[in-house]
Amino acid sequence: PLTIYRKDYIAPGFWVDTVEMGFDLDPIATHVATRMTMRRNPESSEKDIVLFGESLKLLQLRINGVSVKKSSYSIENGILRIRNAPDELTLDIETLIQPAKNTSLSGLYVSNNNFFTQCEAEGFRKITFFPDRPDVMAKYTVMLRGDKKKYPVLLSNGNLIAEGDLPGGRHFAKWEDPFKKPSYLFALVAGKLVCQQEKYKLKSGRKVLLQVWVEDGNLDKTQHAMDSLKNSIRWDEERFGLELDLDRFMIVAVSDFNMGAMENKGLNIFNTKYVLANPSIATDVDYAGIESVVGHEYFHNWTGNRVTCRDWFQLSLKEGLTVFRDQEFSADLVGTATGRAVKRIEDVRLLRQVQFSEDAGPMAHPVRPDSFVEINNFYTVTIYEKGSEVVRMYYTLLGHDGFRKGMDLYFQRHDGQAVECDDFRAAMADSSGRNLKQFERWYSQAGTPRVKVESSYDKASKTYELTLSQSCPATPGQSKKLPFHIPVAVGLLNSNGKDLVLNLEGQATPSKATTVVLELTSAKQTFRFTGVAKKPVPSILRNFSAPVVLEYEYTDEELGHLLAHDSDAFNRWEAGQRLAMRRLVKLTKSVLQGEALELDSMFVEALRSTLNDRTLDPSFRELVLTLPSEAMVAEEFKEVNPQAIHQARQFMRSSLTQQLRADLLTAYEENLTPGKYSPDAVSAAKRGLKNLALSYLLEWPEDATFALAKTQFDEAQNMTDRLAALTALTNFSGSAKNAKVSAQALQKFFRDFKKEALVIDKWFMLQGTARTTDAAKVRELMKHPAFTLSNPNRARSLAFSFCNANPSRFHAADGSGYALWADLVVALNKLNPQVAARLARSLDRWRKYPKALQVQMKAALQRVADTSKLSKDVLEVVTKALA
Ligand code: B3K
Ligand code: ZN
Repeated sequence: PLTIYRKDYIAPGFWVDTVEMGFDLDPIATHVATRMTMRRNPESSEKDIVLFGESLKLLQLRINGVSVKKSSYSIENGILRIRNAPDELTLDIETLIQPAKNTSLSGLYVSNNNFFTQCEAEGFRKITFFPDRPDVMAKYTVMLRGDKKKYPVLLSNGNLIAEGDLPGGRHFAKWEDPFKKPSYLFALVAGKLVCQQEKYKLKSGRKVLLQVWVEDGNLDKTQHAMDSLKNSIRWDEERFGLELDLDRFMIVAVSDFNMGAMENKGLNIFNTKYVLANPSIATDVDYAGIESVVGHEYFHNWTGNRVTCRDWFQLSLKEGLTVFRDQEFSADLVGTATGRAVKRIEDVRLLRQVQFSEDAGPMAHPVRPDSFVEINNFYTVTIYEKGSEVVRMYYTLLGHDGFRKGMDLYFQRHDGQAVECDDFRAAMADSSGRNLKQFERWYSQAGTPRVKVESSYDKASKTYELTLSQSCPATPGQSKKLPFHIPVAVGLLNSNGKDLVLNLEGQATPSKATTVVLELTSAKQTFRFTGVAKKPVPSILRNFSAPVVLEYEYTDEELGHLLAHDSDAFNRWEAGQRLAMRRLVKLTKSVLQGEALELDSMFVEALRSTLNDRTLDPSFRELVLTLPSEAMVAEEFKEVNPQAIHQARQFMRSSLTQQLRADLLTAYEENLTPGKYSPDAVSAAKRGLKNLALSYLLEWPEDATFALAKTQFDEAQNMTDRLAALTALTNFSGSAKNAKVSAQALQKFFRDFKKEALVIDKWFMLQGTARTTDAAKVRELMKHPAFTLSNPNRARSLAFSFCNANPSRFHAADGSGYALWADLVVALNKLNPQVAARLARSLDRWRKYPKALQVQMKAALQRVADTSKLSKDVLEVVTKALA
């Protein structure tokens, strides 16, 4: 397949100033008429008009009203090339497309008889021939025509400027977007939809219309999305001084969608999963997800839409920055210091579990990649989550106000432009007067840096030294790495657990500072603290100040000290995770060597005191009590044995339950949330700790705790409690009688919610990740009438959850998991390449497993690679895995 390189960028040969489009909507054959005014770009080396098009039937091609002669243009490999065009022209194109046949969910497609579009990254070219690249920005006017009964609602970007009836039971709506935009932000929606709407007053006093559109019957599930939207608007005004620039902002929910949501200008299209919620169908996690995705898409209006990307290699310019903004938004909404830390911990957990793994595998790529085959494969945790960490490092280095100045300069310079990651870095550097040249390596070098720290204390001179050295493992195409500019936030604790006031030699530290940011820029550097009366315990990489792996030889006592006292809540949690991880690694080795398993009391007691510490927020206690996942443990091993890891972790969970039973029961009872459900942080935190306690309690086979879960399931007033109880029941390993009760609960859940697609997704997900579920069980579930691969949410709920989140079963010795994976990837490839390619990544790390498994994984990868008509999406993933 064809690789595209960043270094080959050339500016477009022609700019497009205006685009007028007319759609005659019909699921079988939609007629699209496009008129664009174009002018030559004198600065480009490209002399032809280059238009991209895919799966289009070309009906007409006219320049200034005259048909273009066959000899003046060619269509080859998805490119329509027109030679000898005048410097200024009006280009008319008519195409015919087939939305009902479009199962890729990219371009114009049909879902439940309604029309939707998804144009990012390159879906617009499935609608018409166009210079479909983000640096071509134009003003759009869109006329939609369709059957009035079937498609009463007709929406597009911007403002509605006309609507009316047409002969033959048809009608029209005309929309105008006052802002120029790249084609990937184009959108249309047509069909039978209803909306919740509200006039909202901006800080400036201007009133805007907010709408949340859903299918009939879902209006009781839109309030949270609407609230989240209003919170987002307010937050961007307050935190960044950014105002909504349109008179109308729409969110539309669709059940067939490839990702979470899409920030089309003024017409955001969302996966139903990130819109619909009420207490009976959505969990606390769902509520939080809606808030952050609504925020994310809304924030894109400035970071992405007003200032967009020059080319797709710059994707993290908008995505990393917008993830940072949505993370800050969620943290600010909770408001408390612990709330912020909890959000930070959750974000870092995702980064470590998924992004660190990506960075260590065959698809590793820099935050600003140098090449790709299929851009859709690069909407990755590296671009998004690591990209956000990179933005967060500017924030750490420049401070709150310094960062804001940088943002202001960025908008001042680049509003209305399509720019590069380097432009963002320049705005941060120029506004602060700091040299951020070396910082560029965070964009150009892939891989997770490792920072090794050594300490020494000199009693005589009362000095404490930290020596930091950095390295970064090789990644595909990058064998040698240069040192990064790494901000390492450090504090020192005395023996009472209090923070020391820091004096860092050679650096002016703000008076009374108890945390300093060490700037590691060389391979190795020593930092000296003076006036340290006694040997302290270092708290290193506070708040996870850089996306690195920190190596420091803490003793168990030091970790216990940090867990009990660190003023930095992130590192307090981290200390507990280190204690757990150390033991999980040791237990896994014991499993492999057939030794007896044991859990020491120091660890159990440390967790007991955290669990019982009522001064700590329940959500923080929940996080401390949550053990590192099996995937995280796997990262600690050169060769991964998923079953041994599972056994070790299960042993730890059941031992903890055995010894903390009374404390867990107390935590359960103390955190009940009777009364009306509210998704606020305080109640959600209580439910979180209570349900964690429940899941532990059921690790120990006992009829009494089983009954507790059964009662919770039967009497639950909200989905959070109901699903937690059902999950615990399903994973309970007790008597046959109990197993029967669990099975009945599972069936009842299905019956009660069979009309709620998002809940049925949970039902499949729960089974995909259940401890007893093997590949055969998944195949059986796939025959269930409610299962389909063509709906991405449903496919993810079962297939992805099994392949990605049930490692000990997926990696069964008989290879049954891999055979299932290959069948699924091949089946999905025909329907939806983007979704197929995501699943294809489940075998990325195949080289990390024992030989016997490797052989089978490689065979499965090869089988997929050899499949005929493989999409370039899947081909890129499996080719890189096998390379
Ligand atoms: N920008 C979109 C992602 C589009 C993915 C295309 N394969 C959603 C987001 O990041 O907000
Ligand atoms: Zn985004």
